[in-house]
Amino acid sequence: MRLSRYFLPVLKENPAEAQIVSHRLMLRAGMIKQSSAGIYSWLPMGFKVLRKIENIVHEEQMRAGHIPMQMPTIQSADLWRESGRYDDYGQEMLRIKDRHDHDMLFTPTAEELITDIFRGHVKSYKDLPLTMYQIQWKFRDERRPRFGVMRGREFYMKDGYNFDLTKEDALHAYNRHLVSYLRTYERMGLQAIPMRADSGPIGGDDTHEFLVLAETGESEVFYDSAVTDLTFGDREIDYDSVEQCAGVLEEFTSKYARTDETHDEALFNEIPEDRRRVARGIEVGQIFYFGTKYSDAMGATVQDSEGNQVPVHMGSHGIGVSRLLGAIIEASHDDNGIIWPEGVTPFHCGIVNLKQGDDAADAACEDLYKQLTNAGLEPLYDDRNERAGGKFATMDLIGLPWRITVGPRGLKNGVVELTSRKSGESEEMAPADAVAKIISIYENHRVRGL
Ligand code: P5A
Repeated sequence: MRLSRYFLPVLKENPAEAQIVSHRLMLRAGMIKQSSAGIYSWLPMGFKVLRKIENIVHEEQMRAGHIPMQMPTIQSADLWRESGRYDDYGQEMLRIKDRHDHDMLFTPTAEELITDIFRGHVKSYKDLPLTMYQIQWKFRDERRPRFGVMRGREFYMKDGYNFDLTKEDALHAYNRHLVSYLRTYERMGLQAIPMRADSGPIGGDDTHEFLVLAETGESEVFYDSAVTDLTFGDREIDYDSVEQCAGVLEEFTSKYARTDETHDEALFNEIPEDRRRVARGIEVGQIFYFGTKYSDAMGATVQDSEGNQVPVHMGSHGIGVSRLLGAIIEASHDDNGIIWPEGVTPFHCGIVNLKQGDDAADAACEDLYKQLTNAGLEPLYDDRNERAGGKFATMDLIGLPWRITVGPRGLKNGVVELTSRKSGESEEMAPADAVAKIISIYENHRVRGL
C-alpha cells in the first residue's frame, strides 16, 4: 500500500475523551472512529488488524477441530423465553420490535440459538461430539461503555459451543478449548493467563477467564509469578487426545492465578512471598462448562446407545476479538506509539523515502516495494512529499515492527537502513539483504489481512 493513496487519518493531538493508552493510540493512528457511545467504525488500518486477529482465531479453532458457521445478529425473543434468560439479561440486552410487533433482540451471545439449531437436527449420540463456532458482532448495552473497543456496546466475539454425550466428553472439549486458546493468544504476541473465574449470567460451575496483564485492566488479579514463566511454544498437540489436553490444562492452571471474584487469600498465602503478585488484567476470553443447563431447558436431547433420550452436555467459549486490539496495544506500546507484534501487524514493514522526487531514492523504494509485495508481504510505502521527521513520527505512531529507510546518501554507499520498532536499533545493509531479512522474519507469521 502507498500511503499517499491510503486512508489513514492520523491525529496529531491526544483526543480528550480517551482515558487509556490503547484508546488514545487507536484514535490517533486512525484505526477507529466512534459513531455513538461504545459503537465504532473500523477504519481501514483498524479493520486490517481486526481481520488478522480474526484469522488467527479461525486457524486455531479449525486446528482444534471446531467447525465455523454463522448465526444472525437479530434473534427472536421466543428462544430466550424458553431458556429463561429473556428476563434475566435485563437492561444489557438491546430489545427491538419488528413491524409485526414481534419481540426481537440483538444477540449478546448465542447459547439459545445454537441449541435450537442442534435440537432441530441432531438426534443420535452417533453424531457427537460436535463443536461449532462463529465470529460475529454482539451487542451488550453496557452501563458504562468505555476505554474504546475494550468495553464497547457493539463488539466482535468468537463464540463457540460444544455438544457432548457425557460430562467427561464435555470436559475434554473444555480442556481442548483451553489449550487452543493458549496457542491463539501466543500467536498474537500476548501472554494470556488462564484464571479460575465466576460464571455470571452464562451459568455453570467450571469456568476460566484468560487475562492479559496490564495496569489499565478492569479486573484485579492475584497470581504466582511462576505462571508468567509458562509458554506454550511450538509444542505439537493432538487435540483428540484426552490425556494431552488434560496434561496441558494441568500444567497451565495448577499454579495459583485467580481474579478478584474467586480469590482465596488463605490459598494465596501458601505461595512463597517473593512469588506472590497482585496486578490488574484485561479479560480477553472465557470458557464455560455448564452441563445440561440449556439442553434441559430447551429439550436438546439425543438417543444414547441403549435407546434412552438424554440431554446433551454443553459448554461455550468466547474470545473478545475486537477487545484484543486494545489489549495488544496496552501490552505493547511506548511513548511514541503502538508496537505491533509481528503476528498481527497491519503491514509487515514500512518503507520511508527520505527524499521523495530524488530519482535514486524513488527507484530504490519502488524496487523494495515490488520485491516485498512479490514475496507475498504487505509493505506500507510512505511516498508522501513530507519532511523525514513527520514520516518517522507517523511510522512510530502506527507501530509497524520494521522500517526500511531509504535516502540518497545511503544509496551512494549501496545501503538502506533497517530499524526495529521495538528495540529502536538500526542496521545498514544492501536493499536485497533488507528484503531477505524481512522475508525470513515473517516466515512464521503468515496470516492474511485485507
Ligand atoms: C462464551 C461464548 C460469553 O458470552 N457465550 C458465548 C460466552 N462469554 S463472555 O465472557 O461474556 O464474553 C466473551 C468475551 O467477549 C469479550 N467481551 C467484550 N469485548 C468488548 N466489549 C464488551 N462489552 C465485551 N463483553 C465481553 C471478553 O473478552 C469476553 O471474555
